[in-house]
Order: sequence, then C-alpha cells, then structure tokens
Amino acid sequence: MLSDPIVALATPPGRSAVAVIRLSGAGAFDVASRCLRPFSLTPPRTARRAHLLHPITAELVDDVLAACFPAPRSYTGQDLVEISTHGGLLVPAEAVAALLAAGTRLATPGEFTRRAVLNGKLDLVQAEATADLIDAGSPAQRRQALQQLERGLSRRLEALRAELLELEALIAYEIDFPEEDEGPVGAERVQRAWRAVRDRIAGLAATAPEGERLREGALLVIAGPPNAGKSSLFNALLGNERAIVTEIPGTTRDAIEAHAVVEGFPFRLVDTAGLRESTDRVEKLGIEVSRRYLGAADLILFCEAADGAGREEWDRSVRDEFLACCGAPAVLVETKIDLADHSSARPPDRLAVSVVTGAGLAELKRRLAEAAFGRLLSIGDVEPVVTRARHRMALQRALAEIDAFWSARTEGVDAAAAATHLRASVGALDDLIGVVTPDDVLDRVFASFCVGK
Ligand SMILES: Nc1nc2c(ncn2[C@@H]2O[C@H](COP(=O)(O)OP(=O)(O)OP(=O)(O)O)[C@@H](O)[C@H]2O)c(=O)[nH]1
Ligand SMILES: [Mg+2]
Repeated sequence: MLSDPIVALATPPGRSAVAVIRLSGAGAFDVASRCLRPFSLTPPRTARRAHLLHPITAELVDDVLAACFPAPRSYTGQDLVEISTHGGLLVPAEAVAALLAAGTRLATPGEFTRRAVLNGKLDLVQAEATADLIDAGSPAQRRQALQQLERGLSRRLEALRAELLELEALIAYEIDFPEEDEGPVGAERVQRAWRAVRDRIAGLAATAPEGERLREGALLVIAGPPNAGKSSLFNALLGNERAIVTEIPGTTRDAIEAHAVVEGFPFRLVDTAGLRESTDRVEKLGIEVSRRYLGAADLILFCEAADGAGREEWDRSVRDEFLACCGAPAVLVETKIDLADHSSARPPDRLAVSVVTGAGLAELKRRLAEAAFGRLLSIGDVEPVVTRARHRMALQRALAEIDAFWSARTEGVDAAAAATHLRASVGALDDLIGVVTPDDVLDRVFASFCVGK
C-alpha cells in the first residue's frame, strides 16, 4: 500500500539529546491525535509541545515536540507528523511502539523517500542524491550530492530532453510530407541540432567514470619495492599510524585498505606488500594480493626510495614494464628524500617526498586529487555530473538511439521511422529522471536505503 500510515525513527538509535520520529500517510493525523495531548493541526508546520501517551495504557511515554505537515506540503507529499522525542535507546523505541499501537506500521527501508518520488516531491535522481548526501564522507561528495538534490542534474536532463523534442519538431514536416524534396527546415539546421544535443549527451556521459569514482572513492594502490616507505606514506596520507612500519623489508604482508579524504576528495587507500621475488610463502601470498589490487586500481602511487632501498630488482625498465601492465595511471614518487644524496640529479617525472620532514606531501596530495578527479576539478561544482551506473547506462542508451537516428537519416530511412529513435532517446532520459518508473527500478534504487529515510 502506498498511502497507509507508516512510522519510523528518522535518527539512529543511541545516546543523543533528541530523536526524530516520522509518521506519514492517510490517517497520520488521526494516529497522532490518539497519542499526543494536546494535539492540534493548526498552525501547520509549527512545532508544538505535547505529551506522548500510549494509546491503550495511557501511560506517559515522553514530553515531545510535534509538527504537522498537511499534504501536499510535506517531504512525502502526504499528511506527515514529525515528532522530536528525547534520545537514547528506550524512549524513541517506546514512542514508536505507542504510534504502532495507535494504528500504523513500521516503514520499510526508503519508504518515505519512495512515497516522495511517487507523489512527485522528488525525482529519482534527487532520491538517489538524498542517500548520497547522508552517506557523504568527503566535502566533494557532499557538494555533488547537494547539487543533484537541488536538481542540477535533473535540470540538465530536462534541457537535453527539450532539445531532443525540438529536433523531432524540426523533422515533423518531413514526416507529414514525405514526398517533398526539401522541407521548410534545411538539412543543415537538422544536422546542427542533432550534433549539438548529441555532443551534450556524450559530454554528460563522459563525467561518469569520475562521477562514479566520487561516490565510491578512488582506489589508490600504493606499490613499489620492499622497504620503499609505502606503509609510511600510507599512514601519512591517512593521518594516523594504521600500517606497521619497520626497517625490515617485507614488513607488510597483507593489503590494508582504509578510507581517506585527500584534498576534499574520497579515496580508498590500499597499502600493499612490497613486490619482489620471494620464497617466503606468506610474503608470496601477499604479493599475489598486491597484484590483484593493482589490477583493480584507479590510480597507482609507485614508490621508490631515495636511499636505494629495494632498488636491486627494480631498475627503470622493470618498473616501466610493470606499470604498463597495470593499466591504471601512476603517480611516481621518490620517498625518503631527507636521506637523498643532494648531488645526484633526480628524474623530473618523480615527486620527492619525505614523511620525516613532510617535504612534498602537500604537492603529492594535490597531484593525487588531480590524477583521480581532474575532470571534476576542471568543470567545477556548477556543471552536473552523473554518479551511478544507472545514470551512465541510461545516457549510453540515449546516445545510441540518437546515433541510430542519424544513421537512419543518412541511409535514407523515412523520417517517421528515424524519429522513433528520437522517441527512444527521450524515453531513456525519462527513465533516468524517473518520469514513469517501474516498480523493479524503484526497488533497486531504494534497496540501499535505511528505515526512516
Ligand atoms: N628517513 C626516512 N625514513 C623513512 C621515510 N619513510 C620511511 N622510512 C623508513 O623506511 C623503513 C621502511 O618503511 P616502510 O614504510 O615500512 O616501508 P614499506 O615500503 O612499507 O616496506 P614493506 O612493507 O616491507 O614493503 C622504515 O624504517 C621507515 O621508518 C622517510 O621519508 N624518511
Ligand atoms: Mg609496508
């Protein structure tokens, strides 16, 4: 049912000053009136102090603040009551129990936002952004989610949709009068309009790799010979002593993964076992794990020590061959620069760092953010970005259809048939915004939501 009254705790359980409970659906005010003394609908959207009582035992549960949001001016678009109780484990749970006894049921995960979508309060992209904003772990993620929540991406998609419809209108004459040689709209104008909208859709689709990376964090794998200072650098980027550091080559055996925010961007840092030919069984397993991470990396931070540690097996050609095999772009660093012999010239492609003096670390962070998120940095926060596989796939479908339109046109297929591809392209954008959304798509979008969202 999509309108029955539902209730859930909107804040996490645990010790806190206040907790917020939401109640939404047809009859939500009746339910609230059975538990709140006094209960008043007016003035709407105004918090009022009340006692919350159990509707059957009449036992006082808490002293609360309650606000009523009559439909359609509420988060869900339905009648909604927001109740602030005292926090902790017991009080909010008992308040929810009282509301359940008064005739509601517990919301399923994401059900409030799902109702907001079905009632047209949010589109699907905004609903996803709501979850992303809550999950944001870095400033860049928060800005991106907020921009989507404010309809930055939705507006761009609507503009693209309007351009596709205009293109369709341009060829309407050819559909109506297929026998005429040249309609009132020149072929060039149609081509220009097609090219413009095609490029704009392709441009948006091109933000997908970094956009998806922004949601998940860039996988940055720190690799290099044993004893090169990888774990030391991992700790320095993380800001705490997570990985064990010793002067013994082969200290790190297993890969260690941790979330880090670098220059405001999210990274999944991985420290790996130093790469060398080893006969030690455990170390060999660790090196195998390193290779697997390297295969999945978005970016590799390759370390070589200025004091020559671990250099024997890693001359330049071995390193270059290794990096070429990895596939991901690499940032090269020369570690332990405080130990360097200053008379020797350093190759210009490498950034010199030291975790002892802190030299080069700020520059390294900038380079990492640039390497992993350069496109996002250059387009800034104003341009919309797509951040999910769902977005990317819909745009690719829109692009394929608009290209199919052009092929059909150049191959002399009649205008009405070619125009069906434009329709399909519009349809792909509609699916993305969530104009008409089938249940299974909604199920997938809301699968990761928690109860109370
Ligand atoms: N002077 C100096 N010593 C460093 C620096 N970075 C690391 N070291 C030292 O180098 C040694 C090896 O450092 P680790 O960070 O454990 O090196 P690793 O690459 O993780 O080594 P494995 O895990 O064995 O592959 C330790 O004794 C560190 O204290 C640095 O910037 N300056
Ligand atoms: Mg290590």
